[in-house]
Order: sequence, then C-alpha cells, then structure tokens
Amino acid sequence: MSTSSKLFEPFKLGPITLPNRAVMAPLTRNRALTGLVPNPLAIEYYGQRASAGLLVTEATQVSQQGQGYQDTPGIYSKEQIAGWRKVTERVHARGGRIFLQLWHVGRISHTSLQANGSAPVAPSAIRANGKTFVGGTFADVSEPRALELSEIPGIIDSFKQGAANAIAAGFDGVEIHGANGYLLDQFAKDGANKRTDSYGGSIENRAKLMLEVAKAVTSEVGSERTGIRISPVTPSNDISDSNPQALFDYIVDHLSALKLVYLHVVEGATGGPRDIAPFDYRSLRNRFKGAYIANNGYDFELANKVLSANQADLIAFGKLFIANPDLVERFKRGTPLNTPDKATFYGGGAKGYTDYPALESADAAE
Ligand code: 8OZ
Repeated sequence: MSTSSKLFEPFKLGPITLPNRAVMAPLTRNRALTGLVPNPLAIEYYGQRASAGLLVTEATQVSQQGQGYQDTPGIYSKEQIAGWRKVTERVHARGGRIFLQLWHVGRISHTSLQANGSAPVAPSAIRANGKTFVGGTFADVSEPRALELSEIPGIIDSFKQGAANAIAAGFDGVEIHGANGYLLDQFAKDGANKRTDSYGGSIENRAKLMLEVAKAVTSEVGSERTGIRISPVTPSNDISDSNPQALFDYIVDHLSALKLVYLHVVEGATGGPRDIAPFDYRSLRNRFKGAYIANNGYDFELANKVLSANQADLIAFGKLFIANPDLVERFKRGTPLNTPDKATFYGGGAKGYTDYPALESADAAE
C-alpha cells in the first residue's frame, strides 16, 4: 500500500534539496564517551536514519559551561569535531543531510559538570525547580549565578565557534537551540530573566541574546545554513513568560530579517500536550519568510493535514524516529511503527539506539 502525501515531496532548504518533508527532531541520548566525543554507535544511529528529509542532531553543548546532563556530546574540542566528522561522513554516504544543534543549558546544570565545581550561569540567580541527570542519577539543578554583562560576548562567541566547528565537521548547517528553558529561552522569558541591564526588562532587551547569537552564527556560516528552534509556551525546565505571543512575534520578525533558513517550533508543551496554552502559531508562520518546521506530537495524519493546509513546510518527528530508522518508508507503505522504549532513551549502548529494526527490503513487494 502506498500513500500519496505532501510529506513525500521534495523541499528546497537554502542550498540543499530535501527529498521529503520529514525531519528527525533533535533527541538527547546521553551516550557520548570520554571527552564528550560522540559515541561511535552514533555513526550507525544517524546513518540508519539518513532517509529523513533532514536530520538534526541531539543537542550539543558549545562549551563545558553549556553542559547540563551527563554524557551529552560537545562541539568545542578537536576530538569532538573529529568524532562528529565520522557521523556526517556516514550520513552523507547514505545520501542524507544533517544539521547540528548548538546548545547552552544556562541554569539547567549542576556544579559537578562545571569547571572547578562552579555555579552554572543564567540571566538571573534564580534556581529552576527541576532536575538533571548527573553521576548516574537525577539531581536538583544547582543554584546559578547571573552572568556579568562583560561575559555575554563570550557566550555569543561560543555559539559562533560551535557553528564554525560544526561546518568543519562536515555538517550541512546548524540549528540554534533557543527552546525548552535553556540559556537563550531563559534570557527571553521573564520567568527566568529579572535583569535590570540592557538584557532584561523589555521584550527587546530579553530577546537580544537570542538575536545576537543568531546574527553571529549567520555571519559565521551563512543564514542559508542556520536554523533555530523555539518553544513559545513550553513549561519545560521551569520556564515561563507573561506574554509569549508578543515576545515571539517580535523574535520571529527579527529572525526573519536575519534570513534564517528555518524556524523550528515546538508547538505546546515539549513532548506533552499541544494545547497546553493558547498561542497563535500561524502568526509566526506568517511572519517568517524561511521554512517553518512544526514539531510536537505529530503523526502521519496530523502531518498531512498541516502540510496540505500550508501551515508548515516540514514536520519534525522525535520519538517516532527513535524507534523507526526508516520512518519515511513506513509512512509510505502504511506499515506499522515500532514502539519507542523509554527505558533506553537516555544513556546506555546499542540497545534502544541502533537495534530498532528497519523493514526488510523483501517486504517492498506489494
Ligand atoms: C531530554 C533530556 C535532556 C535534554 C531538550 C535537550 O529538551 C533537551 C533534553 C531533552 O531540548
């Protein structure tokens, strides 16, 4: 059985052409090895999923300070770049395309991950009510310290360098992680940002760091190779804002002016209900001139509906891609999907990572 759907139509994303509109969402898997170098299993894991229109890697910290969980990979050392190069080579050899997600967790971290056991950094010295995974167990995130104004250029520079390193590692582009209550989202939202300087207070001031990072990254690797992910109303990691619509209308107008190649929007609560809070995503869709990637709780049916209504250009699937390396082919054939195993999402080895079965090519006979 084969189904015709806009999901299987190609899409031009800046200089690259995606053969279909299914994106593999960024997915944290906590399997990096010593030096926070990608696990060699990641070569196979991403390679198995190369038939996606576009792969986005797991969130990858741009500095040691930007790490918040154990065993997440980085993109700031030579060894990490070399490890990622093997991943991009495999994905390209299998005919795929892959962006790296650039991450700084801000206050969602723990002193045990920071240099000399120091405090994680944040817009303001307010501890998030949440946990992180460190030393093999869940622990409360640590009390952060507020970044000095003089440290902000260094943060921007770490994203810029991370982007340059990603291109050196062979990635087709980068996605700035502006979502889920991490550093850029913390600056943007007034639940976490109580600053009284030029990075706090008004929407313009709070949005500034995200926009300055976007500008620095586009100037480094080109706007046609820079995407960004946002999550206007997610409560993830204890984040909140008093007026997310005005905030993100403003942010997206400015991201559009910077000509970013895509806007990736987590609609609703990340990994949870899509209708957690009222929000007009079409306003973002209409303001942004580049591609709109919709994410959160999509299945084939909802993807088709939203694509045919032209409310998105691309659809990102998370958990479905964990369990189905050949998700696009399964959608095409209407074959049943494998069920994701939550117990192996974070940490471990090949189990629940590279051992989800693809359809046998023999099944292709219809
Ligand atoms: C799950 C576990 C740890 C981190 C995100 C990078 O939510 C993450 C993440 C997800 O964006």
